[in-house]
Amino acid sequence: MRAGAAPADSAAPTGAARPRLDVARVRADFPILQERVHGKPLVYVDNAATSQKPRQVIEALLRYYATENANVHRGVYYLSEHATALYEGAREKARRFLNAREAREIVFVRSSTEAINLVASSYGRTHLGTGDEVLVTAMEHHSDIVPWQLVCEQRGAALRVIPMDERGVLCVDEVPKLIGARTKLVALVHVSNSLGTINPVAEIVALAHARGVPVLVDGAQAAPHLLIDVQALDCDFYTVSGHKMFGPTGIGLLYGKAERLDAMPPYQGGGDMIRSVTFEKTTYAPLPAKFEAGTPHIAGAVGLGAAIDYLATLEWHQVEAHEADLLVYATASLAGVPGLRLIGTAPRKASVVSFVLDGVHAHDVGTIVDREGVAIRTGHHCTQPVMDFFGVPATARAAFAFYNTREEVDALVAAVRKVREVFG
Ligand code: C6P
Repeated sequence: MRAGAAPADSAAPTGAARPRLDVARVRADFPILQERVHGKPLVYVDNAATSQKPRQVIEALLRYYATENANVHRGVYYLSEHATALYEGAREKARRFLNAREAREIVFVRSSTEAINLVASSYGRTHLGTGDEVLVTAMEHHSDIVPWQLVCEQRGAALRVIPMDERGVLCVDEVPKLIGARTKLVALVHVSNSLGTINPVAEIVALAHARGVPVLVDGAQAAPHLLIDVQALDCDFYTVSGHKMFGPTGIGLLYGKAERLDAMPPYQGGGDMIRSVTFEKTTYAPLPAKFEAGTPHIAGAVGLGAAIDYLATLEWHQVEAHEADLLVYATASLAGVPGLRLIGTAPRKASVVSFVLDGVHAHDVGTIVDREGVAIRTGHHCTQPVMDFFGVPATARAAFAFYNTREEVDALVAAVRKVREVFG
């Protein structure tokens, strides 16, 4: 089971082979997987862009709007108190999901992008000065580059970059040399969206903390694949996008250590984030309300809570084994297509396979495989520096979730072979 449940290994039978993930059963929970596109069964392998939603999440949203909807933290009547309990209940589920120490360390935001902007704006504005540095990695998503550049420009600070090698593995040896007296924060991605690399976050956090530097981890692509324990990672901030982990769009999480968040100024001003307001002076509410100005995405939080509950019903060692099998199978099958080059070959990867086909633009690959019912993402994946590093304008990317199958990998590979035939 996932977070909040018994550790995965404790439920494992001893001696006998462990049962595999019942993929047919989990697929039945995702109505959209029954759809057909262009007359073909949908093969949805664009899960890094957004995942599909199980019936349990869809029903929670429907139930919320049909029978439970009211504003939170504002009413003394039944519905408002009920909606507040659901919203705060979702925060507690998120706390358990990330293994945060306290619920007030969980801030509901729109997505990973907003979580990083919150920290860049609030922490960055107060801690960065002329000549200071923010250390990022060569494989960051634009949402973990641009917010830092914006605040660096305002404060006269600069970005520095941890390099990676040609497999897409970070050069961790370089980290101690790159963290200096002017380094104010390290921001790194847990799982790369365009390469699939799983980064050694705990190791980098330890290196940064040894020099007194806090660490933000972009967990947008990690939350759907890995068990996350922010206390074990010891990171200062961790970000999650709900829509990539089988929850609704428009809701995400910022985890921050209480002492860090407490010391930061609000990101946005408005209702619900204040203690008292006069025209002369405003004082702010305690955590987490200080960072949740205005009416929040209540239904989104409820839906995300339902997604967390859903994940907790899965045996996580089975999910991991299934995704590892899909990764190995897809990597080997795609490598057999003439003129195909894999981009991102790190030894520790999530189930993401990026590739380019000789003489074919990635968008053409995407368009042709779509005619076969296969949904992949093509482009720079909001990681232009990664594309520059590998000398390609774009890649095609298949990102598998636990509901994907080897048969779907076969359909993807057959479709890519068709592209090869069209382009010769
Ligand atoms: N990557 C992809 O197809 P939002 O849009 O805020 O939910 O997530 C932003 C984000 C941040 N970090 C990483 C590592 C990401 O992969 C993403 C989103 C999508 O790869 C859309 S570009």
